[in-house]
Amino acid sequence: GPRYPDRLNCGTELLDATVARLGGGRPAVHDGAGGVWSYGELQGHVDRIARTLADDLGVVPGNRVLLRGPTTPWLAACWLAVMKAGAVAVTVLAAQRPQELATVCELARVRHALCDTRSLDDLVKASIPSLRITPYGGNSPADLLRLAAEKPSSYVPVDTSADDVALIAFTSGTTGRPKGCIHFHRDVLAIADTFSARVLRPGPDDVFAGSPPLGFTFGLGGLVIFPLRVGAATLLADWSGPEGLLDDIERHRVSVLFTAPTAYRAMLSRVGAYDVSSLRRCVSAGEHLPAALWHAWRKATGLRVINGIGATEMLHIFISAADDAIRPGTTGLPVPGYEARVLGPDGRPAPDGEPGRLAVRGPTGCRYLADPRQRDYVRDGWNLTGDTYVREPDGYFRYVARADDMIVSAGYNIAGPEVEEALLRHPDVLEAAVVGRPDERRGEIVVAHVVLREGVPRTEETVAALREFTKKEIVPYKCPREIEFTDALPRTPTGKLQRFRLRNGALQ
Ligand code: 3SK
Repeated sequence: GPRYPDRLNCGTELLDATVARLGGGRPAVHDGAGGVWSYGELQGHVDRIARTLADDLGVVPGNRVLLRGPTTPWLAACWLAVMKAGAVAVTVLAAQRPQELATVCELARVRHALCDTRSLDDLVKASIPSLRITPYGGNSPADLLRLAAEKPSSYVPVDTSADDVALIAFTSGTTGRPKGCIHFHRDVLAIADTFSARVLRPGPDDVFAGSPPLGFTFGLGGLVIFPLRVGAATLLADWSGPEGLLDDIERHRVSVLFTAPTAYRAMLSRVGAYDVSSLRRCVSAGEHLPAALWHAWRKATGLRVINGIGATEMLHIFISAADDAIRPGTTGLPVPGYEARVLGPDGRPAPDGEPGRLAVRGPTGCRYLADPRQRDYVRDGWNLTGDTYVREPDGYFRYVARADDMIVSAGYNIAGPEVEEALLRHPDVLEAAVVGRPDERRGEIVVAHVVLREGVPRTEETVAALREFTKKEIVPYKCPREIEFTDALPRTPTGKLQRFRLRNGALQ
């Protein structure tokens, strides 16, 4: 992995070092409404906020500071200011509700919150003891940005060490209680110097955009850390649906796009109506990217999606491939600096071609914040993921299922995502989630929850047609015994499918 000096502040490296290298005049952040800050302007805002944190709010190095708000340049400026002030950013999604916020603040011992005025309600409702909430973006005299505007624009950043904690990121939790994942200053740079530098390879003329929020490390990396590391520009505006994203790409001449398979699928039918000729790199992560979708996007745009698997525990993407190295339907190869393995039931590496639990190690890695589950997820320096993978003989890693999404029916092991992919190849299917339902005779039966394209009738004929279709696509024992139609699938705020909610029958 990359090597860093002992004293290191990632905020300084991302901002001041980039300005020192390329000057302050280049565009840094667009707000989506015509506003743009140069690198010099961003630096000025960050330094004034950092000084306000120290002088007016009493933030000292090591304090945990909650950051909450829609994706805006100001949220990124606050995050960078927290880094430069040597404090610890605890990022949450604007969508998180009072109870979740209270849990996060209790687990991470958060003392300060910087909160967009539009996201204040739920944070105030959470009534978290001894939390000092400072709003930003409003008109009150105590507004962070009003206080900051009075400060001088220079600031001496806190001289943090490379392994001081910079960030506590909470897993969005497809199941269970959220876990806080600790990341150091060097980790923030390591994701830029591995996945971004080695696979994505952006340059200062790139313009980044995408859908993931900054409270999800996929978005923080893709929309803040990677562009700033190379002096590129980034669009920081809230996700406004597939059409909004296509519009952004056209208007801002976006060249590097970060989003998830669901958004690629949703954009497919509309992409022809937009000028997306500026796009150079399309990254997909957060969920498995089916081969059919990869091909459909290539057909529609001429672009080869860079698939990847990342995790909050690892901070960002650790298996991926770009350009000619891409093998559609696989996730790719370990990102340079990372190693990956597939483990069998005995915890030892499984032979190539056999499914097992994916394990990874590299410059970033999982340290949970005071959580006994550390023992279950980290062994001998290897991070055990919740995903079942196969390593192909050529070294490529192919996704099979989330470990807990394997269905066992009449003694057969069935991976839900494989059945979903078969369903998704049918033109009437927009989204699909396949789970096991307990069954006396078979142990479990395969049940598909399907979102149909607009206008397709929810009839027995459609069920029969989909069943017939899947039987031609995959071996019959894997085909859904039951198909249920729904308006939407349950997802986490970061867009991951929550199959457990379908298994529990919550939506039935
Ligand atoms: O959790 C994920 O899926 C993820 C993907 C890419 C980068 C970072 C993360 C957390």
